[in-house]
Amino acid sequence: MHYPAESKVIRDSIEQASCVLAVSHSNPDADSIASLLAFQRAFQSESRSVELATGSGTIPETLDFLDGTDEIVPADHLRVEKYDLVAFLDCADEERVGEPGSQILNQAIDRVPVINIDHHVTNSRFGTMNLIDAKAAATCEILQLLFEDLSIQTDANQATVLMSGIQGDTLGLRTPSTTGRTLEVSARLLDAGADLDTIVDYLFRIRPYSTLRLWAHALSAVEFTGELIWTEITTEMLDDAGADESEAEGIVNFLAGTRGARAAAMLYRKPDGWRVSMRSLTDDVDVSQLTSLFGGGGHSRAAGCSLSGDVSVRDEFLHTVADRISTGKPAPVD
Ligand SMILES: [Mn+2]
Repeated sequence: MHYPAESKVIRDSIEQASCVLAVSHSNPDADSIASLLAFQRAFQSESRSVELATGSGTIPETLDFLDGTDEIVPADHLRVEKYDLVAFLDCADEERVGEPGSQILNQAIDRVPVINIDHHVTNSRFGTMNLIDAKAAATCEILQLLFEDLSIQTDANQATVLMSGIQGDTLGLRTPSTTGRTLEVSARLLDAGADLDTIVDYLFRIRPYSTLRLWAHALSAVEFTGELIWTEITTEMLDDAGADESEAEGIVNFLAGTRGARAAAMLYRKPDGWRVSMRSLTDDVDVSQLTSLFGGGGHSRAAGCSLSGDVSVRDEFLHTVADRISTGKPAPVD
């Protein structure tokens, strides 16, 4: 057994439920969407429905190849009274589930079991049942281990779904969060029939022209503040490229590999401020600590936060972060 205590509690509560809702975090990525689909496939039965919702935001088009994504609805207009169990998958905390998602959480928490399955080290254990494994590279890695504990078979379709989540969060098994266990779970999913070739094509190779145009805008706006490399996605850039915000997701990883940068930040312009996504490539720059200064969190090498206010708030963020990561060496020449 991988999670002896948690697996039993989760099984018992799901067995007693007949109408289940599973919710992803806002601006869902491959791991959160794949977690929803895998959870539904594992626990839906003739006597139990499992409905799926995103905390907020749209589902990336790159995930269209997964069956069932078209049945995932936004959490906005759901009647929470209908459900006798709610699960949050891949959600680090109450903020990460988005405004509609947090309303669902608030309405559910005193009434029905709330299962929280996640791999973020900063998880706030907001559920009534929490299966948190910060050693897992993806929530899909945890789910496969949970299914093994519960003797739930993983068929080829389910293996493709779970592998998509692991590939997405590890950028193709390339992040430092990738462990021997991640590879072992991936091997079992491959043996079960996961279609790795298709996953890699859709997640990492095939992209629309609008994405190229958005990247061109974002990369031409790149700046250094000290040893922090950053750029911004504005509404004008999105409109001109005909792109949506999710198409910018890989840029911050790309920036982090720039020589002379000790951390990278992508700032998404919002009506009242910015959503910030940060990455670092070095162990001595912990971006979850940096973003926690601004009310955010995440992993040591990938984290995010929100800024509200005008350009002075943005600049204060940039300079505060640049000061914190400074090695004392001269900053690269602009
Ligand atoms: Mn994840």
